[in-house]
Amino acid sequence: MSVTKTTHRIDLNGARSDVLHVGAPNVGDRAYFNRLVDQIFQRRWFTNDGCVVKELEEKLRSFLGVKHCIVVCNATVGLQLAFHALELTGEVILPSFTFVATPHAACWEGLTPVFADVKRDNHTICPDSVRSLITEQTSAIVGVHVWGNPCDTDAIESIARDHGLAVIYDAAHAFACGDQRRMIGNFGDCEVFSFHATKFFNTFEGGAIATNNDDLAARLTLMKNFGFAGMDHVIHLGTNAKMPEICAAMGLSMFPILEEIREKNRYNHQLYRAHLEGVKGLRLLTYDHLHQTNWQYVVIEIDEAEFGISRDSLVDRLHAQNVRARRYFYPGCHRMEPYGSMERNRKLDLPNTETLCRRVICLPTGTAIDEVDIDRICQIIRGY
Ligand code: T4K
Repeated sequence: MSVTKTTHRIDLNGARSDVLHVGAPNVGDRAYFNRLVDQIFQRRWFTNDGCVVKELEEKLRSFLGVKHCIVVCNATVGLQLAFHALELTGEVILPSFTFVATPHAACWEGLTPVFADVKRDNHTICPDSVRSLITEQTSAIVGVHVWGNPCDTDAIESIARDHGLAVIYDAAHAFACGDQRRMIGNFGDCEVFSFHATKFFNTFEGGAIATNNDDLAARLTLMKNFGFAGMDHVIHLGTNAKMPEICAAMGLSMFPILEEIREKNRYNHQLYRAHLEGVKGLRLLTYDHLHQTNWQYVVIEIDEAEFGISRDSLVDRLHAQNVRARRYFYPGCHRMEPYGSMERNRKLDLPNTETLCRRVICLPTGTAIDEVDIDRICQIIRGY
């Protein structure tokens, strides 16, 4: 296949290393970041909803086309706040094929995560599986837009309407993604983004909760700052989920080069596709061309019988050559503690999840790698 060459102006910032990591951070416009940091020092205002956080929230709102976007210290705490603000009780249905932060956030809020299977094609939560798990105790469905692939939002929201359930999306992977109609950030009751260093858009650590619900936004805003409605005036249970100014500055400095990072990711993806085309027993996950994506994840599935060696042997081979490929998400949350010991999870039947946990590898991409690196990684995969 042919690969469209793009011109990149992205500054690697001396980030070259012999070790190639999945999740090596993208760096924003450093000169702009430094200017913002100087201003933060001049103002001596470091946190507590300063003007940089406010500006970031405004930018995010307008970028996502959403009414409210509340920035927080990370997505895990963002999910906890969302579950708490929506007054969830009992059981929440979520996929096992996700980062363990998703069930942990629910468990931390005293909820029981009930693990659903995922779809074989794009790895998002399977609506039929969700339907089969609903009980009297269910209060919400938590979809995960894994790898930036939008969940089947129509089906999930229709199930939720039928059963009076809340819908929250873990959009940790899905900043700047969307379906044919809307950007992610506009679905369900709310959506929670991660701005961790390893994500497409990063603030070192951070996250944001996007919602079009005014009441929910007001509650979340109170809750992230101890419930303060003004000086000495606490009107709600709260916690400390604030994002510091310096993290918000990093976020603002990502915007000027966001489209270049997206383009670099797309280019990398095309290169991988070209190099790995025709490799037996290897499937590169593609993105739906009708959807907007950030191309942040290069995900392959290894079918041991056809490929010749197991996924784990291939990971070992890559690691031995300093390519830190990752087995996201192995072994599946339902096999991790405290979930693995729970009686209901011992007999779980999640066939697609089991297959993916056995087969998936994430490969390095982003602005920290180039064509030579991708060529080398693909040669290792091909066994040269
Ligand atoms: N929901 C989902 C679906 C998620 O994937 C995540 C997080 C969350 C919720 C929770 O979001 P946050 O609360 O974090 O905002 C990493 C990240 O720490 C985690 O944020 C991410 N998902 C997860 C998929 O990956 P680990 O345990 O794999 O991290 P670690 O330290 O092994 O780093 C990952 C790779 O990135 C390594 O190969 C090294 C590289 N790296 C990492 C950092 C921090 C760098 O090159 N530079 C760096 O600064 O969890």
